[in-house]
Amino acid sequence: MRGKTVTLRSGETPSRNNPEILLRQLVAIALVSIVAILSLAGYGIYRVYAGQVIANAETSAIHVSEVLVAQERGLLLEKGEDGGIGVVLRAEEIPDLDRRLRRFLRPFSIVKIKIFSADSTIVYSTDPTIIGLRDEENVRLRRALSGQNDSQLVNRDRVLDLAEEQIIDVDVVETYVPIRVGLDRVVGAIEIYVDVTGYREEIREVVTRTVIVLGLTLLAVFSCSFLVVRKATLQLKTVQDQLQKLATTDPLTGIFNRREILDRADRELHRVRRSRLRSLENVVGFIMIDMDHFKRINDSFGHQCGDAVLCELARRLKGAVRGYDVVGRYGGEEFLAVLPGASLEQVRVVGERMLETVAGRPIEVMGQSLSVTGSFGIAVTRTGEDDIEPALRRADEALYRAKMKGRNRVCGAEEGPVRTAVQDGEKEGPEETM
Ligand code: GH3
Ligand code: MG
Ligand code: MG
Repeated sequence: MRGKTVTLRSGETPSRNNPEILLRQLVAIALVSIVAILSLAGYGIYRVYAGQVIANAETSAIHVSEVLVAQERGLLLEKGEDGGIGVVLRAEEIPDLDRRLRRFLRPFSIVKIKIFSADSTIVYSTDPTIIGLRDEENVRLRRALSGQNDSQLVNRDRVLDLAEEQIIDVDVVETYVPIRVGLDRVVGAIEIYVDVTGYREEIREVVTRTVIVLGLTLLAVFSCSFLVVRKATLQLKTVQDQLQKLATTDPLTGIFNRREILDRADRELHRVRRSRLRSLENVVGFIMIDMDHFKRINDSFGHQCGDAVLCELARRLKGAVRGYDVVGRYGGEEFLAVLPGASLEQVRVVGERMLETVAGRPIEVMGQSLSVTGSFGIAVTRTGEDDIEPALRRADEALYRAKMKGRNRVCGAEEGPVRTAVQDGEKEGPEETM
């Protein structure tokens, strides 16, 4: 009651340390990791396999090109006016060369071939419409003319193959191979298109199979870890709940303890202060309750009986408030009710209801029928008050006032008694029926 210090606790964020939330975060992280690992693994395997396909196609393109140049050397390579050897092909020689080439290339999966001179002119192609064109902007061709092989996997919508048939949606490895004279003189280049569409299914199958096996393995490992972590989490949660209950409830009555009720009052005040509207909704009401002459109960019927009375009082007081109000044990035989958004008038009504529920009918405990009364001090927070201490102090003063006025009543801090449960002329304090 009077002179008691109020301990305030800062608002906690229990969700941050909630094991269930941590478990959910773990599951989310694990699922994201699995997806990331599978995507990277799938892409990596695709790259390795596709790289292998390109390398094989390039090797066969180089071999074909070497054989072709060796076989057609006499036709393709000619001495120019400057005395240097270059790639030259006369128009009348093209049909014969074309026939021979198509026959030679038939066993390979080659769909197209181009032969370039050193100035990027197409001197021969299995597509006759482009013979004679210059491809100067072609960077890859330039690289080949500078002596390097260059291969790339490309998807083409449609390609005219050597049998003059349109094939659609084709994967081709396009390889540029330099045509050399001697060891390092490049006089032209050959571009060979190798159809590798057949490998597409194979790559897809390898990637799919690897991803499924890896995914199932990861899922199995993760599921086992999840079960272990979940078991530990549930145990932790149970212990945490027990600790939370121990920390917030009064062991005798089961209602909130002093620390929790003050904490809730403090949080409630901060919640209403954050609200922009300055209306009645933005006050917090308090009822401080002290049982009258409680010592007499202990003295007359024993401490155990007093404990039982306190439990029943807690039950009755809790039953007298609204769903969103809270009641806690503030001290030995003292209680505190916190009523968010209640005006002084509403607080008084609840206080009177509590008085009625306490004193209105006797408490039956341990074979005794005890008539008990209490004194109630009411107060509400005021505009500009940033913590609950002033309002609690006023409620405490009002309670003191109720005691001074003869107990068994509800009082505000600056006013007289509102109502007494006993009739005028009746004796104050607990009835001696105990
Ligand atoms: P009043 O408040 O009307 O002035 O009289 P009171 O007898 O209630 O006041 P006081 O503060 O002198 O005594 C309070 C008593 O409450 C003393 C103590 O034995 C009793 N009490 C406090 N806590 C408990 C408890 O947990 N169990 C029991 N049985 N009694 C308690
Ligand atoms: Mg007391
Ligand atoms: Mg008392």
